[in-house]
Amino acid sequence: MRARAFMHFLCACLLLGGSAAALRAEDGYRLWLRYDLIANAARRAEYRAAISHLVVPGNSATLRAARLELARGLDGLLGVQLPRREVAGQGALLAGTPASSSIIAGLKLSGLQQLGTEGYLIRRARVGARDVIVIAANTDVGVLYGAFALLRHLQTESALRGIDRSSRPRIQLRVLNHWDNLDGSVERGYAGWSLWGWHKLPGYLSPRYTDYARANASLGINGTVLTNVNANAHVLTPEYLEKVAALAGVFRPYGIRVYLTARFSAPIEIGGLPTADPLDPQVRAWWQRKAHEIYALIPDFGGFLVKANSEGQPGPQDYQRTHAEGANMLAEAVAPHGGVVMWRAFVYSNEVPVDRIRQAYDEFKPLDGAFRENVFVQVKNGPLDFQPREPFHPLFGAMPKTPLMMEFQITKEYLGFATHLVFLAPYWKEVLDADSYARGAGSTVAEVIDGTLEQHARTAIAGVANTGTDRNWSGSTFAQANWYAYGRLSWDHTLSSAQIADEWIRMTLSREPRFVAEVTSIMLGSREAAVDYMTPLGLAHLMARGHHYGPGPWVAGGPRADWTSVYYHRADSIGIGFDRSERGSNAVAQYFEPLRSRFNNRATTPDSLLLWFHRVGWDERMRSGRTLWDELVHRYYAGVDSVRSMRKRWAALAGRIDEERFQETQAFLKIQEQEAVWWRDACVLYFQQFARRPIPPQYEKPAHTLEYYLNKTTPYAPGI
Ligand code: BDP
Repeated sequence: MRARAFMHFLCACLLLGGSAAALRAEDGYRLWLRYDLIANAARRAEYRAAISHLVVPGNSATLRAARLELARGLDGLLGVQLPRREVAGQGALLAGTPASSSIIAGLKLSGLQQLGTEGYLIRRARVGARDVIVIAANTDVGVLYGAFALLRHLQTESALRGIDRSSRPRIQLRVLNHWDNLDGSVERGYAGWSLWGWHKLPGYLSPRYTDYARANASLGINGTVLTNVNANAHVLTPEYLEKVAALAGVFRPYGIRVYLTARFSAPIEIGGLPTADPLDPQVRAWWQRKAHEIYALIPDFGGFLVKANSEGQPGPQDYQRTHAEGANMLAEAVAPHGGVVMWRAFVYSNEVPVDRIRQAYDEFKPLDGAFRENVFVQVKNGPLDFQPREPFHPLFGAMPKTPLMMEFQITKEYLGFATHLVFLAPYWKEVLDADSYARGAGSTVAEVIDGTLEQHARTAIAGVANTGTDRNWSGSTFAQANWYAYGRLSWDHTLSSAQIADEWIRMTLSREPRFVAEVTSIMLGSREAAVDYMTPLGLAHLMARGHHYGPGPWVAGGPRADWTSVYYHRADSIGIGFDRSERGSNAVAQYFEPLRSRFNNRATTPDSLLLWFHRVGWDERMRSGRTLWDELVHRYYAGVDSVRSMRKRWAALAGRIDEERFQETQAFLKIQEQEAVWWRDACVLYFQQFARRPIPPQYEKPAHTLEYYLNKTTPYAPGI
C-alpha cells in the first residue's frame, strides 16, 4: 500500500513537474541551446536518415560532456532517442580524436593536424559500407566544440550537404569578465545577482554552473574571470580559493579556465605585509607563494586580471613604480605554472591636466617592450569607456611588442541596461574591422588582437559579462544575443553581424524564414538607433551620474571633472564638441596617418565622430546640408523614430513565437521608446539653451520642460 501511495505521489509530482516545465518552457533559460523538435518534416527526415546512431567513444569528462550534449540535442531536434552503440548500419554520427577512436585514427583526415588544440572538423565519410558524419579534433575539447557546431548546423535547419567544415579559433584566450562582487552583487549587472553562490560553495554546486559552462562552450568561450575588476583581496584567502576550485572543477570538462582579479594591495590586506611595492622582495615572495597555493588547488588556473591605479584602485604607482613593474611581478609569480596576467590599460586620472581619452596611450605606449611575455595589456574598444560610439582605441597598433587584448562590454551599462534592444555585434565589428594603419593600409584592429599583424604567439579577448541569476540569464531575451555574438566573434571575428543574428534567431526564437529576416533587420539597425537617441554625431558621456541610467547632459561639478558630461560636450552659445585636433587636445596625434590627418580635419572627419574630434558652430553646414543644430535635432528624432518602427515591426510578429518572450520583448520595446523620448527631449532641450534655435516645426514638441528632466532622478537604478 505504502509503495502504491508513493508511486501515486511520484506520478503526481512528475505530472506537476511536467506541466510546470511546459509553462516555464520559454522563460529563456535554455538560451540558444533549446533543441526543440525540428518542425520542417523534410529537414528532419534528412537529418534522421543521416544520423541514426550516435557514437562517441572515450571516457574523459570532456568527451562525456560532448556525448551528453549530442544525445540531448539530437534527441530533441530529431524527436527520437538515438541508439548509442558502435557504428552499425547506415548513418552514424561519430565524434572523437585519433586517440579516442580507432576509426577516426584510421581515416587519416587531411587537415586535422593544422587545427591545433581547439579546432575541429566535420566531414561526411565512408567507413566500410557506411555513410558516417565525423566530428574530429586533436583534443577532447575540440570534439566538444565540433559537437556544438554540428548541433548549430541542425538547429538552424541548414542543409546537410553544407555540413563539411573545419574551424579553429583565431584568438586563443576568449574570456568573460564578470564584474561580480563577493556579496553577490554585480557591478553594472542588470540581470539579477551574481551566478556564483559563494556562501554555499564549495559544498553545493548549482546545476546552473554546468549550464553556464555549456552555453560558453557552445560559443568557444574558454575562460572566465569570476570577480570584479574593482577587486576584493578576500577571494585570494584559502577559504575562498577552495570555492574557486570547486567552480573550476565544474567548468574544466567544458574547456573553461578560471581566472581571478588580483587586488594589488592584497599582500597588505590579507598577507599582513607593510607594503605592496612590486619591487619589494617580500611582496614578490608573497605573490609567488600565493600563486603556488592557487595552482596546488587549481592546476589549470588561468591567471590574474588587474585594474591598477585607476578609479581609486591600488597599484604600482602608489610606490612610484610603473604599470610594467607591477604587471611583471604578478607575471613572474604565475609564469612557472603557465598562467598569464591581463593588465588593464583603462587608466586615467583627474589630477593629470590632459584630455582624459589621451591618458592611457600616453601612459602605456612608452612601456611597449617592458612587459614580461606572459602579460597582456587589456584595452577597452575605445579610449573613453564603452560609449555607444567611440573611435577605436589608438593603442591598437601602437604597442607592437606587446600582445594587446580587446575588452568589449557585453552588459549594456551605456546602452539602455537590460531593457533596450541593442544588438552589439555591429558595434564590435565596427571596431574590429577598423583600419589602424599601424603597418600601412589594411592593418585592422582585429589583426592586432589576433596576433597576425605583429606575429604574436599569445592572443586574447575579453567581454564584460551580462549574466546573472535572472531566469533568462541576461535580463532580456535580446540581451542573450549579445553574449552569443561576443562568443562567436571571439572565435571568429570574420563572421558578419547578419550571420550571427541569423543563427541566434534560428536557435533561440524561430526558424521561420520571414520571421528570421524581419528580426535580423530589426537587430542590425538597433545599435545605430541607440546612438542616435543617446549620443549622435560623436557625442559621448552624456548619461546620468553614477548609475548611468538615462540622460544627464547637464551633469557638472562634483569630485572629478572627467566624470561630468560638460567636460565632454563643451556646449556653449557658439557651438558644441571637444576639439581634439592639433589646435585642441591633439588626441588625433595618437592615430597613425592617414587617420591622424583625416580626424584632424573637420571636413574629412566622418559625421559619426564629428563632435568627438571637433568643436563645431551651431550654424555650420553638415554633409546633409542641414546646420549642425538641425542635424543634431534630426538625429535625436530619427533615433526615436527607429525605435517606434522596431516596436511596430515586432508587434506585427505576434503569434509567431511563444507568448512569454514575445510579450516581454513587446513591453521592453515600449520602455525603450519611452526612454528614447526621454533621452531625446532631455538632450535637445538642454542643448537648445546654448544653441538658442528652434526645434524645426516638423518635429513633435517635447512633452515636458527641461526642468522636468533635470528633476527626474533614479535613486535605485540597478548595477551599482
Ligand atoms: C566603467 C564602469 C565602472 C567600471 C569601470 C572599469 O562604470 O563600474 O569599474 O568602467 O572598467 O565603465 O574599470
